[in-house]
Amino acid sequence: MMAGRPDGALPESFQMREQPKKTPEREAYYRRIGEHNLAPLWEVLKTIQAEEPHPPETAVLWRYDDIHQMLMDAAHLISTQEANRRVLILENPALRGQTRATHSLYAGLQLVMPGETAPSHRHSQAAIRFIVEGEGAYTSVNGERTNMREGDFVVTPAWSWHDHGNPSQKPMVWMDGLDFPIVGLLNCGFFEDYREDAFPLTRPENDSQARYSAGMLPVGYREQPLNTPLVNYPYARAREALKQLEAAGPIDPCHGVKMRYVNPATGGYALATIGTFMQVLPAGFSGRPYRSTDAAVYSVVEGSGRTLVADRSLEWSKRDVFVVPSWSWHYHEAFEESVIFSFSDRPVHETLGLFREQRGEGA
Ligand code: GTQ
Repeated sequence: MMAGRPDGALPESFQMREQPKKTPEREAYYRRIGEHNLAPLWEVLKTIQAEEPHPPETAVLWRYDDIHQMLMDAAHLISTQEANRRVLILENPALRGQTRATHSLYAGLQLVMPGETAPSHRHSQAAIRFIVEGEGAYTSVNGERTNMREGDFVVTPAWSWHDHGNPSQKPMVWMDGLDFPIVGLLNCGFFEDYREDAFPLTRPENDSQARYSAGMLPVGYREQPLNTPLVNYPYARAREALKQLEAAGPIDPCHGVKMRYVNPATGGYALATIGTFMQVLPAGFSGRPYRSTDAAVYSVVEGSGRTLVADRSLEWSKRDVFVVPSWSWHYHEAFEESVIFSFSDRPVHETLGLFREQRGEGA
């Protein structure tokens, strides 16, 4: 963690160098070398080596009340079968047309209507689902089905077969989080449709929970460091833990009580590219400022409050989704006890040794 510098002074080692001047002679030279696919580094050095990150995404809030009807309207427009995945992409206003909520992560709201199924496929992109509304739809991952309810965090590791279905009587909505932009940057995306709608079920429902989340592991199990073996992290268990920890204290001055979802076999993140978190802010919580290099997408499970980020105030309540851009000072306030899920690219930052975080005064 970095120490805050209360005086705002630059460290000793830090010096601002002038940008080289433009002259007609230099400009002519740039044009001449440009024809040979060459460019002068000194003209772009300040841009590609900025003193600190400037977030490409902006702070934004999607109020569920505002978009819920639009999501439901999609059900009349197109079936899940035809759409394959009936999803409204949550596009960051600063990155419209780029299919992403933050610079490095995609988010969307997926709707599966009663009786519908979404066909099985697999892709190099890893996916998380966070259940926003409804109960009784399922996802099956590599032959294991899990029933989902509000607040559950469900994992679809890279290259795992998955299909969805909703045998319940009510529409089911969840937030998808995928690492499309990361896989796109590295240009290593692959995709396959399964030859049938549903991948065969080979395990009992929630088998992975018995196998890997009871504080035990099968003897001889060899952990997969990149992907959690668990399909579902049920909300009921997360909520219970947060409740106990909130009562026991201490409460983090920036985050309230914030927990990280783990691969139970390694203690690492559930996925290599997407970190997931759940936090509780006690009623009346007024958080201290914080910033980190990872941009995050939040989904409000319970309660209401606001997050102040840069010059924006995002007033959120149950089921709303909002983005906190990277390296941007922000703090949370809770009008009532609130529980918030979030996901970010933090595992990538940490793996590459790039992660930084900073706490404001008094935190
Ligand atoms: O459910 O497999 O939001 O493949 C985007 C791409 C969801 C999915 C998305 C997908 C899926």
